[in-house]
Amino acid sequence: MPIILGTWKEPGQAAVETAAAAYQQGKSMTECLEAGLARCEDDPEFIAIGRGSLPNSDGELELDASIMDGRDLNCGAVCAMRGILPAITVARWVKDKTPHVMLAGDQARRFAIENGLQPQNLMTAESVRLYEEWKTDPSRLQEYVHTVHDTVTMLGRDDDGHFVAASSTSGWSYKKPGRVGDSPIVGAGIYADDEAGAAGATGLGEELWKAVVSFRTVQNMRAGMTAQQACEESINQMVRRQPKARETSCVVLATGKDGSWGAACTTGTFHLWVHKDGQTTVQEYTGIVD
Ligand code: SD4
Repeated sequence: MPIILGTWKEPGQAAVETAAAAYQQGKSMTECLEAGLARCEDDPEFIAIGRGSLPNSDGELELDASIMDGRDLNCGAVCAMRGILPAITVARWVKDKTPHVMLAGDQARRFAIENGLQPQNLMTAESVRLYEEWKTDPSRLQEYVHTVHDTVTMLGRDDDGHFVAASSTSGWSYKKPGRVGDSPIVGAGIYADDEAGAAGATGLGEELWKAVVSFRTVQNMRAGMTAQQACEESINQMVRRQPKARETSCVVLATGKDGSWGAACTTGTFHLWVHKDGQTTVQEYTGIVD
């Protein structure tokens, strides 16, 4: 039976259920996580990732996405890509069709178009309305108010013990144009290695990146920790070393070779969707500093 994990209460459920259904149809774990994320990117009802999510301070959506295959450490990512969906598919194409790990900005968009995707306006009436409202007080630019969850990070382990990690995000809402967070950075936002397990992150990208938290968590499992212990160790270290990580939600999730899974966060409440033994359930975590 596979294990599939997905972040945050609202988009996470649709992502995990889509991926689990794809697995039942015989798709590979890479295809399953791509399908889960692409479904959430496309849905304007989720003010989270892709269409209808929250833009940068210019009112433009810049998407980041990444995917990593634990079998051979092959990975692909895009960052600061405008007007293209699904960003996760473009990340997978970078992995499968190029010798590179990441394409950025306009050139990621160009690569997507060359491979058959149509550029489109991803803002909706609602995301424009929220942006206009935000613009009345741009002093909020420095804030990271984690009220909307702008990332879905997914981990999967198939029946053969093969791990995949993937993430898609519109990033920090109202971010500085060109800002890239942890989600498309292999080692920060995602990591998968069949020798040890998979881990992923969500929350304040700058802090998660400084901790290289996904790689660190996989290394913890390599050293013998369960997935839960590995996540807690990484989050404890962030709390100890990074003052900002104590103030804003930083989350890591993991699944290990022993079939264990877990998550931990610095502060706030985090919901993780878990598909295991054919059942999909949601787990709630509270921050270790709360
Ligand atoms: C970022 N880590 O761009 C992402 C944001 C996030 O739920 O996870 N939001 O910093």
